[in-house]
Amino acid sequence: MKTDYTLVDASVANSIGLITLNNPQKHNALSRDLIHDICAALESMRSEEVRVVILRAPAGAKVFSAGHDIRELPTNGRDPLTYNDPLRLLVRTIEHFPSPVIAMVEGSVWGGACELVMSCDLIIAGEDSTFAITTAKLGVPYNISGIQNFLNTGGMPLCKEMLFTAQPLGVERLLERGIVSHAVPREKLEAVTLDLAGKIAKNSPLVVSLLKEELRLLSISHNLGPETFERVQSMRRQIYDSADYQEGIRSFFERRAPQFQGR
Ligand code: YXS
Repeated sequence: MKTDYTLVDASVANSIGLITLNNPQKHNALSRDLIHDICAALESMRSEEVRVVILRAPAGAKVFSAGHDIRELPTNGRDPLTYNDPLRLLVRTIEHFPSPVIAMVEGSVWGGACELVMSCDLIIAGEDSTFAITTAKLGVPYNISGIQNFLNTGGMPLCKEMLFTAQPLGVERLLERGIVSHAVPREKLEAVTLDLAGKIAKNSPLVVSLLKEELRLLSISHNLGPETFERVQSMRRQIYDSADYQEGIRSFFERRAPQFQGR
């Protein structure tokens, strides 16, 4: 398989693919280039018919991923999170990947990286890991399919708490909701994840793949009418055209708390 990526490391052993996000200087922010490498590694693993993929950060990471690359969020009045945004592409690639993808989380997970790990089929996390969905802190109007993903994974009350507060939650909160399957000491993380992956890899890959697709279809089987969808899009547009959107992004780079005016 292809192994020479710039921002990830990738390997396959015993039908288990391992993809390690590897841009620690930028806390594995989900830039176009990093996402391109993850998708290319997944494509290569798909052609090798791997039975499980593990997505991880380097051992000992303080930050699993800092989320969407904020430098790549447009500030010129364009929708920041459209259908073809790299994050959306990555989420769809994982959802449609024929085998299970396990997120092995060490450290903190931010913004769009929460959606990334929640779009994986299982999450195994270090017991000191944290999760924050920062859209309301950055002033970014999150897109509707992404919100649906959070809701499907987290359930309404937890989803609202994470979205409205934008504060990091300890893994125990996600464990009690079943979003995270296991929270274990960091030194056991790899062994627990490989054990689970090994069990999946021994089962019928055809059935596992069918189950994954059946569960995906069942989880998206509520329809929004076109008019409702367009209304939400116009609400989102008012936000990415607002002064608060500019303020949220500017405050990150100026390393200060945002001052939102509600317009
Ligand atoms: O100053 P240099 O060039 O060294 O770069 C710094 C940061 O600017 C950069 N960096 C990022 N660049 C682009 N996008 C990011 N998301 C991002 N995060 C970090 O990495 C270098 C080191 O970061 P620094 O100095 O802040 O490290 P730290 O150890 O003091 O703090 C680590 C974090 C993770 C607490 C801090 O970097 C942070 O708060 N990052 C942003 C977390 C976040 O809010 N992510 C959400 C991104 S937006 C998103 O995902 C969705 C669109 S949404 O917001 O709607 O959910």
